[in-house]
Amino acid sequence: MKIGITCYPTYGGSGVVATELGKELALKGHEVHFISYALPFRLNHYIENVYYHEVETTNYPLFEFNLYSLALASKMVEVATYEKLDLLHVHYAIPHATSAFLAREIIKDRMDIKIITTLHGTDITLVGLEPTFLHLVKFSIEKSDGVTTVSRYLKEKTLTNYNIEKDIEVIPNFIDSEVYRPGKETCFRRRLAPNGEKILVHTSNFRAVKRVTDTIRMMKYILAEVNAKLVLVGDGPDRSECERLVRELDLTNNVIFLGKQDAIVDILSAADLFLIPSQSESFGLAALEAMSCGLPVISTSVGGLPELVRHNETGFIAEIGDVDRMAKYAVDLLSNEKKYKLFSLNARERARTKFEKSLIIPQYEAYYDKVLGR
Ligand code: GMT
Repeated sequence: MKIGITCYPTYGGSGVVATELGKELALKGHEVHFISYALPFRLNHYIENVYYHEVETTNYPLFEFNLYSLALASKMVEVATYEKLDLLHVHYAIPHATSAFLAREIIKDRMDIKIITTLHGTDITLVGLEPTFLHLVKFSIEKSDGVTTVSRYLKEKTLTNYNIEKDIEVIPNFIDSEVYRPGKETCFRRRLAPNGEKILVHTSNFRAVKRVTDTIRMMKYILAEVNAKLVLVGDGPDRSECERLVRELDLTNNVIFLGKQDAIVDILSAADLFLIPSQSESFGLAALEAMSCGLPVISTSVGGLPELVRHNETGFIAEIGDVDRMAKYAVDLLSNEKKYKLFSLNARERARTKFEKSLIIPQYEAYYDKVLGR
């Protein structure tokens, strides 16, 4: 197949899923054309069958605002026509699904291209619901030839929030468990926890929806029972507030801000426990990456997280904002070696047997075939 993929190319779960999917499809012999405004950050080495087409926007003085959605539609037309694409697979509805609709309309008299839209989360649960975008998102979903969501929860939300009657395929996030694997005794661990402290990790874009401050509040309780360090990876709007809270709670020796990092596997595989206290999470790719490295996960009960984390088996689930309970769960695991080992094995096993890339990529291929009527 000849597949065009559009995604957000910088940090963010949807971009990661789109890029890893494209790479895997190319390795299986499909021709994959990424169409975006920058090279996706995970496309950092040459892969046969992968091509990249950059969307350029014009800074004409009359256009006070950047016309990216239109420039993207134009580039989609160009790539679809000259590369003879079978389908455009767009990740994150806004504005990608709308640009793809426009592109398909422009070329419909000379070629039949199918659009598949994968919904990832905040495009449906947050931004998409704003009055500015609601009608556009509903329209673009209804006009897509195929729609997938990353969890059953997000499928339900899409159907009810936008009053849509359409077949939606659930295809979860996936992992390469050969890359994301356990390996505790690293120099990273010795550096961060020189006195044998337990290491808790949280990775995110530090937006309000991630409730990063809850991970810091948890530390106050945890430190009364267990010698531990909290490693915070990532950056975003809430970082300053988090740093202020760490100083206020007198936790500067126990909370480490690493900022944005590429070496996520090195960090995760050196750690003991992953925290994801989100207010909303359609799947939780960060938690899956941690589980694959053998980390039990403590999460909230929101969105698609209960479809990933098994309560009392691969980790624990608590209500949003229930910092005390999450901290108790953390202490329970970190102070009981036998239980910890079992949960760690369970977490890795669940990631490997349910979300391994070799199980999920064929689901996308089968769905492409279905939409293309093959
Ligand atoms: O909102 C974000 O955190 C980024 C967003 C994205 O689309 O880049 O992540 C979403 O997509 C990921 C990949 O499918 C999911 O694993 C995340 O759960 C989801 N984030 C939210 O729903 C908040």
